[in-house]
Amino acid sequence: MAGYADEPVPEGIDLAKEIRRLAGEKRAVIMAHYYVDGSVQDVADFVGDSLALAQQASRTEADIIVLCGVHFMGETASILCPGKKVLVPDLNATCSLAESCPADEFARFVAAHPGHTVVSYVNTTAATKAVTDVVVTSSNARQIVESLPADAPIVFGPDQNLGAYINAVTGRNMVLWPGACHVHARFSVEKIVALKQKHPAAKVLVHPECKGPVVRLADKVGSTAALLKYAISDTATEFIVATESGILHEMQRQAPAKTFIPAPPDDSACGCNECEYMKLVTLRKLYLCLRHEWPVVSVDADTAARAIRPIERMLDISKRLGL
Ligand code: CIZ
Repeated sequence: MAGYADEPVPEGIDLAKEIRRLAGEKRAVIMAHYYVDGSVQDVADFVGDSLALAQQASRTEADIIVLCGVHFMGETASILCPGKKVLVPDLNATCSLAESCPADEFARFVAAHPGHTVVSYVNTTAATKAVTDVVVTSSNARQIVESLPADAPIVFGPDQNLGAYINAVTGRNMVLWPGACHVHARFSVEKIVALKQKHPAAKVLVHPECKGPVVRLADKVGSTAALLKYAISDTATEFIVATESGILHEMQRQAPAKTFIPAPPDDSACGCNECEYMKLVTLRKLYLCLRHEWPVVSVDADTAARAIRPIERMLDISKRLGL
């Protein structure tokens, strides 16, 4: 068992209030990714993308970090904060991208490309990060790749869609690992075009994990943080959003007068553009996780010692570039 399948909570309990009480009592900080359910985002001390969560984790003074997101996010916090207890409310909350890139297979891929700099997306396991030179997130991938020497041969994994997008905007020719995010890969060009016909004034916001033809429909391509910033500051009042639909909660919170329409996926997905792993994190599990201080995410010392180098390199470059 890797989470709280069916443990009940006391009847009549105000979960949000109890979570905040426990967090104060235990000197715990609650961090949530934009893709988790809105009710969980609402009780968090901090909501952000992977880059912001890693930056927050690296400087927190709390004794316990509760990472409301998927497993690799907990691993990153644990690697950055070896003395702290890092909890993830459900260890079954995995990531299709991280799963698509097993460390041993990636290590063989890297070995088949000697002399290449290895750039890995943050959506990887600690073991895959351990065979990486520099980690990137969608908020800093372009700038970090551009910071490498122009003639440096690069292996990029695991998201081939993000990698192809970075190749296109930087003119690099990175060798791509053939992985993809199951949510972003299934957005449908036809359905977005049909939606746009119904909402001609709407701007189309697309995450670079989407396939090329979907990216080419975009008025703005970017990470969740970049899409959020654009949606809030742009003069348009209607947006079609092609990324995991959890981000709509923060968009709507920050721009209540604007309309955000989730882009439809293709028919293979039963109309769903949610990540079922992110949605495993619920208020009930967050409450139980804080109460029992379980499940803990841990990374073995050897893997952590190797994985911290590319993560710190990412944080250093991001700091230097003001990201
Ligand atoms: O970097 C992240 O947090 C992910 C997975 C997406 C995004 O663009 O924020």
